Amino acid sequence: MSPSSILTRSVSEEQHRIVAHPRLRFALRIDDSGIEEDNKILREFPVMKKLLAMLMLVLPLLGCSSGDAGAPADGKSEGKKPRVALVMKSLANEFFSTMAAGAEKHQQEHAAEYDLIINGIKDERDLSRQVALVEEMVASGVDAIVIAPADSKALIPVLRRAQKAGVVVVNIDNRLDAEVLQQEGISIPFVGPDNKAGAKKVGDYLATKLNEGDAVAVLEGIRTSFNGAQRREGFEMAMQEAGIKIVTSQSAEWEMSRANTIAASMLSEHPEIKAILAANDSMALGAIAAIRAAGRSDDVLVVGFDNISAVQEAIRDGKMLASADQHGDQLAVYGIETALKILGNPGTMPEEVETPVDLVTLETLAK
Ligand code: ALL
Repeated sequence: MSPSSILTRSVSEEQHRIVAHPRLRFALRIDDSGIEEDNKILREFPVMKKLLAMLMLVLPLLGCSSGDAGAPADGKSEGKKPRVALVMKSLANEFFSTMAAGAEKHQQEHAAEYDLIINGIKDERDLSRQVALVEEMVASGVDAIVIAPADSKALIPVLRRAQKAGVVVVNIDNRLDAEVLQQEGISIPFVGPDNKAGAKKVGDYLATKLNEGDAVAVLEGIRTSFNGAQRREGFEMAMQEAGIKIVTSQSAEWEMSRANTIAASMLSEHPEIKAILAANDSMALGAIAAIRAAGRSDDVLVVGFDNISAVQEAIRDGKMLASADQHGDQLAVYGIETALKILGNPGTMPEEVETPVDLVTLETLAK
């Protein structure tokens, strides 16, 4: 079934224009320059084909809603199955295509309980598009929004408006800023891992392969993302405890091609670097390509965060040392379950849910 036929089945003509069009535009923009650059880097990894295949599998999910969604554009699906919208970040990042696939599977197994609409943005920094997606979901009358915010502060006003419109909002993956939530006078439950602890585990493992006094570099995520900041802190804590020096720490905004460029200049400015700690796997892959281009593959270690399939391959091939598995396929599922709980018991505010995060190394992959 084509994406448009799924959408036609699930939303009214009016909503079809509002909701479907941007997603189809995303599908057409799949070979945009940033993504094309990433693909060039990924060609170095045999698993690249699998990644692209997954992306293509996810495209038909964009905006999909299974079952007889047909809710009125101007109201909630009263007496009907609730409609839950998952709003993610960049679908060019395998982490989110895995998340989408996990959510879709859960919906299929619970098709009698709820309908699901899956959304993503084109690249990591497309904040305004994510804000617009939330607005579109509210306008289409969804009952709940489960969101991985691209920014911990910028999304709060639109989410407050969603709550005011009666939509249940659950925050997954990247925590919204507690202070701004308080200023706005709202509370939104958070479902996600302890990113600092996850990064600390990865950093501690790296430290076992280095010597006291060694120099390393950090590639940070988007600095206004709470989880990015937490991962940087976790890395810093591990390095400090081991007496290892972070000689440079820069943001590559979660992106592979940006990380590739920044890692290349880090290596030429700081040839003493013995390892690069990347706050996500996309950036780790960008760093690996830069290290290879600099002819340093034998003496610079790389660690990341996410446990995407291209990285598992890189760890097995000895191109990368470690990552952290935050179980992306289950993350949205936990958020959806929380949203369904709130919808089933209106007025309740569940405790936040801490989801697992595990160290991934050659040894754990062999198990
Ligand atoms: C974070 C996720 C992932 C991901 C990154 C990129 O919120 O936890 O680590 O790679 O977003 O958007």
